[in-house]
Amino acid sequence: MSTNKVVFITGATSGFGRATARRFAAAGRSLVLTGRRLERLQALQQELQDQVPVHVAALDVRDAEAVAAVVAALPQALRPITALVNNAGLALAPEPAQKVALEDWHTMIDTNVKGLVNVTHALLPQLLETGAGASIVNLGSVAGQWPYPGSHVYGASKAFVKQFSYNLRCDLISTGVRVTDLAPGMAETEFTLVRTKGDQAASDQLYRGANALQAEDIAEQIYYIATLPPHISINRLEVMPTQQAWSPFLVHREPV
Ligand code: NDP
Ligand code: 8X3
Repeated sequence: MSTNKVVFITGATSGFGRATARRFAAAGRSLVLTGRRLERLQALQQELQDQVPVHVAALDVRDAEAVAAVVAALPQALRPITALVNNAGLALAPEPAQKVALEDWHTMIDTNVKGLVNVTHALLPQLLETGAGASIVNLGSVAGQWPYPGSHVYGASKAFVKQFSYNLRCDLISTGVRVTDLAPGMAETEFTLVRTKGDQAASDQLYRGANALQAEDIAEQIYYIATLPPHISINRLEVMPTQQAWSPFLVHREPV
């Protein structure tokens, strides 16, 4: 078992990923930070590199070859990964399914499902080498458990994350590697800006007065999950703002 603790984060350019990088840096963990926007990664590296070693790599998780190349090119000192935070992801098109472009569905599947699988597959050898105490924290969502209008492929992609996490647990049972489906509810990040393709007013409106979760709240959960004693595995953790809960079943009534 390695004593050098390295955390690999996808989608570190914003929201949960960036806050998680800051949380682990504060605890002295070495960091591998990835995302597509290199300038944001470099700014974060600049911010954190006085605290801990930080390696950044521009990476689109949808590109399996690029994922493998980034992993192959990791500096030797950062190869023993102790935590993988599979965070890169997005929702698109909050409209009803019948109004959504197929391309948007494909983008969510390619990112949230195939991207997460690409990164997991590439890093499993290093995680297995670390063994006891290693963690994979997958960002699922309440949308992977509970249906709601406009969730269509997004929620389905997060249901995949949940079941993939559970199934990984079964296969990794003897390895010491833990797997968690961390399922947040409403959290105020750039998530809604992306989902609405840049509609800042819609994003502001969604979060107004809701006392939504903040990126730092989720970063704290990720840190907690990944730093528990090695014999404890959180299989799934669902976290909502106190001011969010479920709604009644939908009923469509014919005019009478
Ligand atoms: P943000 O939009 O703030 O951050 C998303 C991150 O994902 C960005 O760093 C972005 O980086 C990265 N990303 C998106 N597509 C790709 C890609 N193809 N390759 C690599 N990186 C990518 O949203 P959040 O921080 O809120 O979301 C993080 C995760 O949490 C997502 O998986 C989301 O589904 C999940 N989640 C969010 C909730 C919320 O309410 N905010 C609630 C539940 C779950 P870049 O664009 O630079 O590549
Ligand atoms: C994001 C949370 O409530 O928009 O996964 O589905 S929600």
